[in-house]
Amino acid sequence: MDEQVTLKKKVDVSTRTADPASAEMLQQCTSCGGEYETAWDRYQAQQPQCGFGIQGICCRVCIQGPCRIVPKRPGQDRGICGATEYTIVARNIARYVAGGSSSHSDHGRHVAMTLLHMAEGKAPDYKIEDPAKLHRVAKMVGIPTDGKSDNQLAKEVALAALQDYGRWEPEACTFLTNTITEGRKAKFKHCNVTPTAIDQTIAQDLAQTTMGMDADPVNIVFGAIKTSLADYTGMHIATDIHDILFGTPKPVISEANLGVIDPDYVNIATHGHNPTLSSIVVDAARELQGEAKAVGAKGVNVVGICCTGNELLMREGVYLATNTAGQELAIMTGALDAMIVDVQCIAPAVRTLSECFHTRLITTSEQAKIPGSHHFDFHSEGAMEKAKEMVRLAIAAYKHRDPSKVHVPNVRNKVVAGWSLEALLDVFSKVNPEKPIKVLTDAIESGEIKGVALFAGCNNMKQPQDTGHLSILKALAKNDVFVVATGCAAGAMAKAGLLTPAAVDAYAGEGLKKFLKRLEEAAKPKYGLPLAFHMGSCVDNTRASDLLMMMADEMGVDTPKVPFVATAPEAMHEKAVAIGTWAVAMGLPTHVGVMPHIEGSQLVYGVATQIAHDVYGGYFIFEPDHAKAAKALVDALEYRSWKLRVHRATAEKYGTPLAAGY
Ligand code: XCC
Ligand code: SF4
Repeated sequence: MDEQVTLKKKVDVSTRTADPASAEMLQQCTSCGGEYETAWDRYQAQQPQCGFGIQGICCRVCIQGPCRIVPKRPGQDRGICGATEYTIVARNIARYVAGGSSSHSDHGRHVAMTLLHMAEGKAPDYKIEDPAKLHRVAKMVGIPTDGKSDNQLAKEVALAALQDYGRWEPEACTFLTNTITEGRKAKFKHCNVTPTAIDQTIAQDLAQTTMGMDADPVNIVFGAIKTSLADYTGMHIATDIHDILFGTPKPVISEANLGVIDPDYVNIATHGHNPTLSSIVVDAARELQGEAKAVGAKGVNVVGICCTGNELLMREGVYLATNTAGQELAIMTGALDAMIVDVQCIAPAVRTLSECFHTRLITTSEQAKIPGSHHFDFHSEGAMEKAKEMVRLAIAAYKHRDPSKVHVPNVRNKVVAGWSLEALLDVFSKVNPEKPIKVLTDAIESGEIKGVALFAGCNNMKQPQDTGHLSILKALAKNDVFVVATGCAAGAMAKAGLLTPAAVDAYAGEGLKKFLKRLEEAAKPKYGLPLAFHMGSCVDNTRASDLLMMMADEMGVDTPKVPFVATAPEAMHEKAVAIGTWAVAMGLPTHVGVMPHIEGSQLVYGVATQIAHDVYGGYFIFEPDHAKAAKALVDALEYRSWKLRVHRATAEKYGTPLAAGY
């Protein structure tokens, strides 16, 4: 114990986080005699991590294993079955993609079922919040809308979505093929990677990567790409149906970071991903303000963590408390009365830590239970009743709060969020009502801005929390890159006060500043325009993909020629691997700031970073150094603009069609 305490006291918290609120909590933690253990301590305790695992050359897909490969060492360069390092690395990556895809698409299925139940009258606590979006989605998937009631249409949209999960005919998933360019459609068909059904594709990927199946690394990678496109499909379904049920986000102003936890209130953190739970908790909390006052609090304060926090921030302006690395720190404020979780990214450690406080940990999904927590069997039927019970549990817990343990860092920053693609186009339309997207593509073609970058992904203990997101954002903004962000990347920026107009003045390069100011003058947006545009949760990366497709169509090219890049500076989850893989398939140079477990095979590494470009136009850039990563991303944008200019000039000079190559 003593050793442990000294160990913690020695820790320089700046090596653990770039977030001042997190740093303050960690400081607290190290000065309290090592009483609370966090992910950072456990990360340290895990060192050194297994070298075979890090390189992806540990195989556990059959129980003769684990087989660990030492490439080029005779006798040890193959597993017992003879699998080589390239087969094992490819299989392991493909299984990450399958895991991530199952996660996102399960979420999509859940909301599709909620929409269906709502339309059938079985989920009276939900309603169609955005009928216009319902009509747009119906048209997009090819459902005739004439003369149909909203409910009828909602049912048909839900069934169309569910068909994308379980179709057995050899037809492509509609939420994929109807949301991409003709060029991508043809490319996926040509490469035989178009999924026909999400569930089948994920199951097939698992089958393909079992013992004694596919040994061809390229074929395994193609299977993974197909699976990642199933991931995309499930994510698009999730985003579309969220908008239908909960409203398409519009610009909203709120605040972010741990300081939004207010000791005067009953504080409830919603954590996880699915707004079918968190949005009802917000409604329930509104109704029960009186009960909170009756126990001496000023009311109920719901705050968000991770992606469900992003969902609530985007639509309701609910405060965002922290992103994934900060989940334990929220409990450590001592002022959190309940944490209500649903699915994904919930560290089991929150339960252990909540024992040190009065915080009630409430689980709600039959797929995500944590021993020792309060479990509520939450379904779309009877949702409000259940949500009220949870809020009441938090109100009851408030009375057990120990004031001597309360420590809330005084850090909260303004955030302008709510940038669905619709909201962004609305701003552009004030400059060009006929072709809003042309405002963005013109600014790129004229060189005013260099292109678009999507920031996505998590926190990863292998890097100080948020440093990657923040430093790469600042570098790209200075280089006149238009930034959109989702997930815990957007959370990092929100907490740091970078999703504000003030940040534009502080960090944008001249071109980006001019572009944003011009938009601001024309559109007069209520809260101004931020340095980076918060597009929502991780499933909302499909909003950014929609933006990419629109830009490609407007520029008359396929996606690999569009100056558009993606970055996941702090990728952690299997879901991030799935997203990164489809981003590459969609034609994007895709930076990952934490080395995935791929270095054990030069062949697979080469496929991801080079061959992928030849086939799909997108490719991975693996680069943990932030300055180098930012430079690689800016270079990729400049290269695309330069090439497009050359191709355009050539086509003009010789009167030929624009070159399709990339
Ligand atoms: Fe999870 Fe979505 Fe990653 Fe954050 S960004 S750690 S996946 S919460 Ni999706
Ligand atoms: Fe070893 Fe082959 Fe089994 Fe993998 S599949 S654990 S390499 S025997």
